[in-house]
Amino acid sequence: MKLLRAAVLASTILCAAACTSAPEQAAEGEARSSDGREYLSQPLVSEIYTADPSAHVFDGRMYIYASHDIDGPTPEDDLGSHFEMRDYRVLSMDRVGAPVTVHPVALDVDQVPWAARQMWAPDAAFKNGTYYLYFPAKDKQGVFRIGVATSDSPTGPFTPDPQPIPGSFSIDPAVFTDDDGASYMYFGGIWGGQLQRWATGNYQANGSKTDLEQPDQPALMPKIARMDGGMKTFSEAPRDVQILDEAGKPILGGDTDRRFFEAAWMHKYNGKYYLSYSTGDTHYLVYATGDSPYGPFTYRGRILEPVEGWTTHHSIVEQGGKWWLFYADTQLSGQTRLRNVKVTELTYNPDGTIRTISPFK
Ligand code: FUB
Repeated sequence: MKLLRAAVLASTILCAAACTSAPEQAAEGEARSSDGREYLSQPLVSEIYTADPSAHVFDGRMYIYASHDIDGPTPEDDLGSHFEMRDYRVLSMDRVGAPVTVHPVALDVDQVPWAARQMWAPDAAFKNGTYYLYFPAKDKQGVFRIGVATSDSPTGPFTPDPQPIPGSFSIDPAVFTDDDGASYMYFGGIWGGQLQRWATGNYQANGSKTDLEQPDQPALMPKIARMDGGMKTFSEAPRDVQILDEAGKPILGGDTDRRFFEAAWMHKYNGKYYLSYSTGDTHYLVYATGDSPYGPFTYRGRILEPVEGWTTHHSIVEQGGKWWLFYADTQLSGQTRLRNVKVTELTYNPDGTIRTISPFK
């Protein structure tokens, strides 16, 4: 494994500009997980470590906006201090299975006047001839905010706005554009994502460290705000996205197999809105469906069983008449903080429910 890490580092240096690799050639990690299970999919790239993949099809090509993991010195903790990412690099491919290009740095933390550290899970959108990169980072006070940067190319380089999006907070932006052209940002994450510190509406630096710690109360919900036409500001104050159980009651904080933790994603299938997210410390990707982008959403089940590694974060996108689940695990490194993006096909049952995927064969 040490040799593999040295090889990855060497190829990262060689690939300072742009590299292309076929996914089948990227399978340099252990063939099986530490407990002997065979992986369902292989890493999309091995030149760099990547996670939190937000995939989009722009002009017929698949682009993946991912976190760029690095090996920093900070010990692991419950607040994710060990995720010390500093920049973003876009991946792209013609279609799933085709060679993958690792593009040069699209945005670096040093270019963002308000950001200090921890460039976490990003997303992107395209509107009116401009590509928008949305990204969370801690500001100089250690508070997560969400920034926006623009480019005339889907791979950047992106130019950041000097301030974060007004009214934004917490992490994991996901921007969804509906059939009528209206765009919405979903965001939020508990524990290290700080959503619990905003429970009163203002940031409480000394508030609960991880979540509300009220297992019998409704869980914290992801936030939604409609974007204005310029795609750089919210046109309304962020509001809660309700996630309900089969009886129509809010999912409770103690229901850790089903409650929202982080990594919200929205897609539309056969006219229904599918809100998917990570349950964090129970390591599932799950989903809920509704009839409006605002919800409410009713919990439906699991999309992905736990991957190898602590985090699980995904996106769902259609290309070539098939639906794809992008996710990540730690196959290449065996370390929580050094993840690698993967993809597999996602399928629906005739009633619109999603078939649960195991990340192992
Ligand atoms: O990659 C850093 C953080 O870990 C992301 O923002 C979360 O979704 C989790 O994957």
